[in-house]
Amino acid sequence: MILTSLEVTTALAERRAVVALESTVLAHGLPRPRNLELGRAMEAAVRDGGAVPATVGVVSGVPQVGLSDDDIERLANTDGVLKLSTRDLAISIARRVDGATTVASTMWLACRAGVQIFATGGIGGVHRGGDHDVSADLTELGRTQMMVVCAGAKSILDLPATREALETAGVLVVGYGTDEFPAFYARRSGLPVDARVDTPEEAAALWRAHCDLGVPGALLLCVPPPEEHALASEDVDGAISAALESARSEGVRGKDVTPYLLRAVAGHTGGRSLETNVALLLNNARVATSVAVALASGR
Ligand code: PSU
Ligand code: MN
Repeated sequence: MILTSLEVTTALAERRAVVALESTVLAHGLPRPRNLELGRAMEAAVRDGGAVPATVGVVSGVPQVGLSDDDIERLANTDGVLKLSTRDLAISIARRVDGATTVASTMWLACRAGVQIFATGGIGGVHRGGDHDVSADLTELGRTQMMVVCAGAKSILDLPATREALETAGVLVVGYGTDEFPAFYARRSGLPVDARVDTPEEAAALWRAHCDLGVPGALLLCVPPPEEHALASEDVDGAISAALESARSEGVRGKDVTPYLLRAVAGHTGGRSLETNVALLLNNARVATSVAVALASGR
């Protein structure tokens, strides 16, 4: 039911490094044409680092781990591509339609294909405000064994509540060269991580111990956005407040909330948040690749 590309299948069989990538960030998280450029640049970054990229998505109802360049282009450039969390995968399969995978569904599919490491931008989390909007990413992070490399969670969310929810879900939260949970656009949030590592080898050792214990759930490797592209919290806070306010007044709900907020924050920061987003996605792909390579070489 899950189609794994020949290149990814071969790499896994030979125990070479593979890094999974998601497609919701392409279909819903970034504007055209940056989305396709970024999808290709992330794949190139993984290859340059010596691993095989496996972009995940659903094409004509078939979940795929290792999309072709044509299919990445199709998900990036077609209107109306569904945004699929794990619960939604069955809908796209039964209806034979295209869909882009979130952090949650990418984890689910990549794990079943035998991939251990996944690079993304920011995870979903607990939204601000009292409407109990909590991303299913958190549930998946608590039950699927996968190393997820991210820049923390976006400050469009309630970060302290998101950090608490990760703890409750049993997610091992690790800082890569930092003692703090990064805030996506900003390098710091003031919130702690469970452990800090400073090299790919240390990250690989933690991952091996986690897997050997058989503990379910993710190791969330949190990488601060690159210094030269990070924004100060003060610079994004106003943009976030304005975005949250317009989302509320326009009645944006459900799975449209996150894409709406990302777009609105980019608008309110004159595109600066978009540059941060792109830079950290590429950086996370590079870090994930270095850990995957360390893991594959037994270091
Ligand atoms: N972070 C980004 N860009 C994105 C997302 C997160 O920088 O596009 C996407 C991811 O695919 C994540 C999803 O899994 O948003 C979370 O959506 P929701 O809050 O509706 O669960
Ligand atoms: Mn939601």
